[in-house]
Amino acid sequence: MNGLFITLEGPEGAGKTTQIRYLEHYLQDKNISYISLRDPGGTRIGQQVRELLLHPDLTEMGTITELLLYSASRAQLVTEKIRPALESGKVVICDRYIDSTMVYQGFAGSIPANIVESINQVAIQYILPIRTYVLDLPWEIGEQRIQERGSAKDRIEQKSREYHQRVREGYQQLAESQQDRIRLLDGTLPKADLFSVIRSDLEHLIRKHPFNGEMDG
Ligand code: Z5A
Repeated sequence: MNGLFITLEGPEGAGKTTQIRYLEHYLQDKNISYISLRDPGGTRIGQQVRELLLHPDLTEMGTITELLLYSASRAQLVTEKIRPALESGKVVICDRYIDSTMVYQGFAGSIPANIVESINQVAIQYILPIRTYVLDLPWEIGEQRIQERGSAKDRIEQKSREYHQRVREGYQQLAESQQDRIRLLDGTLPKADLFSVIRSDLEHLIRKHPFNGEMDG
């Protein structure tokens, strides 16, 4: 496949959406063809699964159900959007992907890692990101940012402080164990400073792994 697959990860309020907007502007400026997606979601089916997963009233949902639903949404996203875009040489940016499942349902949700990995593999059909940026920050800061944003909390955001602290720890351990792919970045940096770090890594990555991106210029 000729494209370049990049994912952003991190706890709630880490700044993924903000950094994705910066990335989109950067790619537009460089006339690099890209698509920007979110997981769960990104397809008609995925969007409906997303609504089910995040519905604040469905508090009885168990972690195995979560695992299967997140994976179902992802399988559709890979088939319908990610694989075709990579095959046509685009940059694919995705807000969350398999590492979220490893951390939220696995590490924090206590499903054994080998089970999460097996289901993930079925869903992603061997398509892994070449680079994953994990934005790391203390729970209190993410929580404060969400409160300031003023939006209602979804079902996952409503989980306990301990759960979210496990999420952070899970990301730190994943980053430690997969240093080739995952970059653990300081999510408390000012937005533009954080993007400078991402941009310089991305430029390095593009030089190292030339891809067949369509340059309009
Ligand atoms: N989940 C799961 O359990 N298993 C899975 O397999 C997958 C997901 C794929 C999806 O929610 C939920 O599903 C998620 C994990 C779970 N739940 N949690 N928690 P989502 O995608 O709707 O929400 P999110 O991923 O948590 O995104 P978010 O809360 O919207 O945060 P964000 O995109 O990382 O942050 P942001 O919108 O860019 O920024 C938040 C605010 O902070 C905003 O006002 C910004 O202006 C501000 N901000 C951003 N960056 C900075 C910096 N650097 N400094 C200061 N302020 C900043």
